[in-house]
Amino acid sequence: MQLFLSDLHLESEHSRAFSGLRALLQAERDRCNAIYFLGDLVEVWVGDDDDGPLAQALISLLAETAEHCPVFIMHGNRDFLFGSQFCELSRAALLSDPTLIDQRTLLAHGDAFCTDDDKYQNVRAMFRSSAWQTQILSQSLSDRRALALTMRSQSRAANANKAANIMDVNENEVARVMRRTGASILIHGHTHRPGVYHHDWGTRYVLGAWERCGWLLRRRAGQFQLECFCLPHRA
Ligand SMILES: [Mn+2]
Repeated sequence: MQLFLSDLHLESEHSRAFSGLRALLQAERDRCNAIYFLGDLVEVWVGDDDDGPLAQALISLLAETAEHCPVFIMHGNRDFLFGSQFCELSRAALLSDPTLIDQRTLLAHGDAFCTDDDKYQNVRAMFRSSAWQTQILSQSLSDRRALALTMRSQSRAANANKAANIMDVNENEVARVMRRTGASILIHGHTHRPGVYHHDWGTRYVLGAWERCGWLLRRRAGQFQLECFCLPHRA
């Protein structure tokens, strides 16, 4: 059995989402042969030298999970600075975006398909460039935290995290990538528009963001099931 999750946007180890994740992993880890996080596991990642309480708690939780089941992570547009040190400590393997996990199944965060939003794609290209990342990571941890706070309040002001303000995927772009890879199943998040979408090339499973409830996609015996579940009332 495999689990696919994305867009948890974790902000605190004391949040309902973090408690929900911990409960989920503890319940599922011995039944799974792989757990995939398809981006935006955290709201922001300022670098692998982050020694804050969320970073510590997340690393412990993933490392503990990895003792039972392999854990894979993919960058989202919030946590693209996850690097080799984080992967080593959390024992998670970093996947590139997109990644084929078998001949028919392609995993992606989803933002690369949102090609109707030129402005977003330009920012994405900048954030993913090694020149920009090197420049950012050369700043002190406290400067990066301050920058993250500023960016977060700007994005809150613009409601950038709300589904209505995130452009949906461009279906032609998705079809182009699916034809190129030869896959017939696509699993992604990012758009905050969870659902199972049928296309002429195959099926697209879209994970939901962890807001009012948690979301996951489960693959068991070749069958997929998109699940929405309650998060604990209290962290
Ligand atoms: Mn995203």
